[in-house]
Amino acid sequence: MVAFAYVIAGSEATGGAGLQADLRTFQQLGTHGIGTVTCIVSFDPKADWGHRFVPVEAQVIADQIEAATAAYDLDVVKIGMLGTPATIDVVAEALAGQTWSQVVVDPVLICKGQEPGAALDTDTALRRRILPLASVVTPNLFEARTLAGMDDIATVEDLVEAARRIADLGPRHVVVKGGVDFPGADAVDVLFGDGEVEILRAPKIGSARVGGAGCTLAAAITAGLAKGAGVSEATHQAKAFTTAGIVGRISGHAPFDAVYQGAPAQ
Ligand code: PXL
Repeated sequence: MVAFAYVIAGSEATGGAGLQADLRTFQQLGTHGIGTVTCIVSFDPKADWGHRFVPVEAQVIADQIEAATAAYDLDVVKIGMLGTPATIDVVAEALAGQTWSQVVVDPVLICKGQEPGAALDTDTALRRRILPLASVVTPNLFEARTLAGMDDIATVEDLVEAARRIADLGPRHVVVKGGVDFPGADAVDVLFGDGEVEILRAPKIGSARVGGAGCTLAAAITAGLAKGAGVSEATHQAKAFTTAGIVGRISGHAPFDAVYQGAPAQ
């Protein structure tokens, strides 16, 4: 029986991030992917590739979730970019309509081109409505600073402290991603859950951000959980999958590369 992996996230028009990256990850990892679109992000090549952001109407999001969950017995879901408090409300309400064995939340706060004020509203709504439903949350450094209320995260101890604080907001497991901005030669992630701390390290591959890395990691964790892995095993496999995808990244005419989900794991 095929494992279903479900994602509620935004579309990113170059296909490097968002729902497109999630569905490719699900497919590559042997799960059957189903997606609900929350918003449409179209980079603007005429304006320094800034983000143009259009939310999908709340009722249309509710309709998509209704269709997907009526068609199949889904019990593992990834939540990606929601983008507005209204979207957060409708997704939180729809998720509460059934039980889930795992809810993986990539707490995407804002993308470039959105009003900075929107980040604050989105942060507040995510904290209040989505994080309490999450079993796994995967903040990057910026999101961890915001959600943990820490100005500076510069050491592994800081990553652990941020993860502990974010776990206090509800999620059982927290994966804080150091990424390229975290000091040192390694891409360091901290997995905190059930009182245990695990440090995951891989050498950084260059210093430029690669589009879709965060989406791919959370989607790969989701696929692993859908196939029955535990959170620790799913996170280790997801990091190897994402690292391989960064090594094999795709270049085009945009000023940033995109993770390639078809790269063989090392
Ligand atoms: O990588 C974060 C992200 C997630 N989801 C969508 C995006 C982006 C970044 O551009 O556009 C839809």
